[in-house]
Amino acid sequence: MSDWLHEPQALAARAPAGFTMGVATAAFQVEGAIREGGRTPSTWDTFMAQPGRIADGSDASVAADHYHRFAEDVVLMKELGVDAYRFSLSWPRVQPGGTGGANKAGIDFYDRLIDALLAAGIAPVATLFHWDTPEPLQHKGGWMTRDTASRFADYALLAGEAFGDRIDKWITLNEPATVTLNGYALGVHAPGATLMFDSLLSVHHQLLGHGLAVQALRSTNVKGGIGITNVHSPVEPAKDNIKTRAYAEVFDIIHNRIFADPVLLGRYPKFPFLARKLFKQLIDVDDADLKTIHQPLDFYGLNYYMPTRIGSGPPTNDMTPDGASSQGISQLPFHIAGWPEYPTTGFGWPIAPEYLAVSLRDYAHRYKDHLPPVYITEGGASFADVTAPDGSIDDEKRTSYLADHLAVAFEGAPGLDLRGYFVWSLMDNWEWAAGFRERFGLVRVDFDTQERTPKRSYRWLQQLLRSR
Ligand code: IFM
Repeated sequence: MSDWLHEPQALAARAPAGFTMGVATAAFQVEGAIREGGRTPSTWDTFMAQPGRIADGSDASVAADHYHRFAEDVVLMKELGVDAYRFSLSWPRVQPGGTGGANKAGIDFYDRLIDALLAAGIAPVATLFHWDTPEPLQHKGGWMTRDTASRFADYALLAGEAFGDRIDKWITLNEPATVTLNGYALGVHAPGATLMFDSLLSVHHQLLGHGLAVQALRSTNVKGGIGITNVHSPVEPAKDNIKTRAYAEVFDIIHNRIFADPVLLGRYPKFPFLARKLFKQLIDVDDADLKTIHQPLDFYGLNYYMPTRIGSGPPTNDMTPDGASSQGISQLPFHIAGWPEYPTTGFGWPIAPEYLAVSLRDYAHRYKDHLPPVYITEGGASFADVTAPDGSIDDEKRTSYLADHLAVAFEGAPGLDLRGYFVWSLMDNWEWAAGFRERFGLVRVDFDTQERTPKRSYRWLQQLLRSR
């Protein structure tokens, strides 16, 4: 267990001055009300309705009912003492169908949320795209179609016009790597495509959408800063031999570099000669596209959950790290190896705070002066929480996880201007293909009654935040 478990005050003393502490959620995972206020279906509405897609057979039609209970949730945040709330705007709520004008009821909902946050002294941080592509755009190919990038920019413009006077920070995309790998390559997330390496075109279109959205937001003179969020997993070979090192390099490119390099350096990484064919869709791309993608940013968002160890040879089963089954996985010539030396979360992810430090060093080393200030826009862990007879939830493992990761974040890394950490997540929510099985919240949500109960991790963080 963490050394800081009983000493949140001592850890607070290590927080750099002005370090932002926040909590994060995403629209589809918490809002519910999927058929209210003029919202239209997204790819996830379709995906979750297909038999066998969601581990526990649940759906997100109610989720944590944040749409109706946001005021109560803002009170929880205020009592917790966070500086900022990172939430996502639902694209099909703001712009039903993904084309045309803004939906008044959708705008009204986010107006109320943003105003409640500001009244509580909490800075609103809005993600434009946290995976809920409007379904009509998916019918035209979704992110495999170039036009989606332009549609995304139109939506960004609407959002900038509606909320630009009050949003403190804008995040264009959340984890485009997860969208491409889980959604378009392996088929375990919406839209369920199994294109393997052909899915890489969706990388380029998401990044192009990012660049166009930055331009659109700037054209509306939004007052807040603009950035993007990528999920970074430091990669290492399971064995120190040429073949395994080469596979680890390919995985690092697929998971990390093809998303960060174009945004920060204006180019895709150099692909290893023998693997060039796999990356054909990202070779010889138009310079004008790269210029659009390479927009000056006010900050860069990094999600860190775990490192990845790559072994040579095909996987022994077809499971992704999230425990979903994908036939494509077993065709790969490499596999994701275990970390027997580390304890694991409910998802089976290694708990390795040292690798958060590695991620920060990777970024400082790779991107140097090209890197704007960085925020860790997500970090957290799922565990099977137990409610005691008195109703309390002693989530010691989650508390420990947060303590150890925050200690690393407060330490920072040379050459990197780290400005904040957002805990994933404020409250238990609908964890995509895992349904309600994996709980990440500081606050427990009883999904039958929607009752909220702060866990030990919430109380611990509250003590830390109060003693800053
Ligand atoms: O719940 C997700 C979130 O939507 C994106 N980042 C990872 C989290 C945990 O899996």
